[in-house]
Amino acid sequence: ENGINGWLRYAPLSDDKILQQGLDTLPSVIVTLNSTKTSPVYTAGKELQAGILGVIGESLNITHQTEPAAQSSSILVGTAAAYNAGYGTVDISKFAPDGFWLSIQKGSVKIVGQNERGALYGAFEYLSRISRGNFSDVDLISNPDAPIRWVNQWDNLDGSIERGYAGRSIFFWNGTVVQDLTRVAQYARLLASIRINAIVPNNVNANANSLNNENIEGLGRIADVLRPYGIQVGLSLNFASPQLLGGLSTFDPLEPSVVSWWTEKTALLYKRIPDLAGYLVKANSEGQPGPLTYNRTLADGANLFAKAVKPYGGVVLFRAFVYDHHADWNVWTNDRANAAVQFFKHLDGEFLDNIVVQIKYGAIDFQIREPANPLFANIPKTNKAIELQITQEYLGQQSHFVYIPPLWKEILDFDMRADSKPSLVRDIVAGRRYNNTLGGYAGVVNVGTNTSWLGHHLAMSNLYAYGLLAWDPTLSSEDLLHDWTRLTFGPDPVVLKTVSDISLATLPTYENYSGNLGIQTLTDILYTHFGPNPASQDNNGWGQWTRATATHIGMDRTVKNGTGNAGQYPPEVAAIFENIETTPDDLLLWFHHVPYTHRLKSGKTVIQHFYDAHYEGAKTAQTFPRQWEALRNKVDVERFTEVLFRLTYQAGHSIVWRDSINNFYHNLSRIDDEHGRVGNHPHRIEAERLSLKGYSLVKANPLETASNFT
Ligand code: BDP
Repeated sequence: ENGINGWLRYAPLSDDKILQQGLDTLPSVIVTLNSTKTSPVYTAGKELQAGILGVIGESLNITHQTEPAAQSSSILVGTAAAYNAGYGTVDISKFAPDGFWLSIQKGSVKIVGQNERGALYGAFEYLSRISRGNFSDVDLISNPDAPIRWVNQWDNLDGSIERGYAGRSIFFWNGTVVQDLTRVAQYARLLASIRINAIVPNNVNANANSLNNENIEGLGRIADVLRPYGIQVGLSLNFASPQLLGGLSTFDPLEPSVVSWWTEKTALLYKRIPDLAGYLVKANSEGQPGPLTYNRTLADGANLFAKAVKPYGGVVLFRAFVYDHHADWNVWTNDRANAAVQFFKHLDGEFLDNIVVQIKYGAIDFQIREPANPLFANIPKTNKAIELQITQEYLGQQSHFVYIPPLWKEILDFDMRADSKPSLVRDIVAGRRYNNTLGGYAGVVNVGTNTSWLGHHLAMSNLYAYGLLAWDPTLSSEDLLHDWTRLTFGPDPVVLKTVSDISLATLPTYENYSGNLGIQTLTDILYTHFGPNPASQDNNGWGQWTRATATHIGMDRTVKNGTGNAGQYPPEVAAIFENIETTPDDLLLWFHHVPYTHRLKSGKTVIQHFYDAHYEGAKTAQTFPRQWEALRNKVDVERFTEVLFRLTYQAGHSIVWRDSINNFYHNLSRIDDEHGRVGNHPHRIEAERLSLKGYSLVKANPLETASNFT
């Protein structure tokens, strides 16, 4: 068990009674209504065969029938069109694109998709049920909440992965696409089972060489491997490609030679990949080129690509993560959190209808706590997708485990109250709230060659939940976790309870020992985004600031005295964040600059809350490896040991976090911990008391980071 099959292990049922139920209700044959090998329906047949063999131990034949026959005891899988052509009648009007119907009636199973990939989703749903020992009859139609259910990989052509923590790229190596795409097929299988319909394999910080002929062919090979799983490929673009790769003197989006360059490239791509999903574009952000270079608008830039892919039915995911990292930003008057609305609001209505603006869940950058991005409520006429991160860039990078869905759900369930009407973020991105034609979800995953995919076996629950939440955001974090655990580690109630107890504690625990009250994660901001470094959170050009002084902390984002960010929300929500009394404690420092002695609604001061939260968080993290120990001999040795190693690391590093953050703010504020813990470590040997050969003492910089402030 090295993790390679993720939640699709098809482990044999261990309970004889349940196995007998499976045998009693098992159909005798699998009938697929498409025999073309590249068809997802064909894949569904193979997957059903493998799954049933694994779970129940029976090998069923597959027939690709074209003539209706007696199917009382079959698993029939196909599209609605094929099914209605002689096998039965299903009401097509009940389907959304990619939807499916699953009917299990005493040994007769029908899996009918609105399209081919819908049929595959239905097959995976059936397999998930039997893998969990559920053989009950069912008759359900399942439709996706939104059409865009993509994953992004931030893989570079040289095989490295930006913010990837599980080895090298499964897609690229040495400037081009790898020869052996076995891992890509395995990834596609996992993604299809959670109903993802497109992958963008290359980094948003895109290399223009992704569009050279060799790489177009390589992308074509990736597309060929993904197609049987109903997954389309998309491509991240470098805006300056006409110049960097094409040798033009400009990349001005309105320049006719630039337009033709993109039109021709797009034609070449679609010739090799007729079902290319489209493009993903990061422009004018963090040093990337874009239309603003030529005083053109972001809409001019996006529309250029939208027109190019339109004849082929392609879409453009245009990222709203646009800001300029200035060294000269004024920490008191500038606010990066305002950037997206400033850049996009006035362009609402100017984006063509095959463009979807891809918006990070918060206005800064995947922090442990952010309010929902105000842009969701500022561009009603524009299609929108939410960008979530499965890779734990700011959340411990899979050396710590954080089960993230409760954070996503909080954002998705947030009500923007636009025009004083219910305006949940999930209804906005589904397109329902503003009647947009497209919308949905993009998840930054960054799997790598490690057999655990993400570097930590438990982190795979995040990927599992991401896909299914993009399908149905009303699913509960707890139920998703339960199903994932059951599939990944089996039915033992002790395993189920332990994984659930640990996982559900991780998010509040990580928040406790990292950044509290909406101050951001407090990681090193300069590049690594790992480990505590509160001193890096001001004086940087990235605009991720805490504005911590000797007496005060927090960003004043009010309209009255601050950066005005609270005013970017619709009035009812703006009023809540504008007022310190109504701002929830956990977002207090996101919106307000307060003395360390400010009293929270809990009655504690801000500084005491910091101290207590850090002790509490590190204390809980110490329980993770101990809880996991209970699973020795209940989980296979390989995965047991690897998870134990990482949880032990997390427990240790949580203490580093606790003491770094507490010491820093203790030194800065000179306010003592009411319980006398901070700065008081009688058993610790301080570095300045050591004398080591070959080492010399240097002053900590800034001094507040030194544990004794000396
Ligand atoms: C930041 C990452 C950086 C990405 C950027 C983005 O640190 O590596 O390129 O986001 O999303 O969080 O474009």
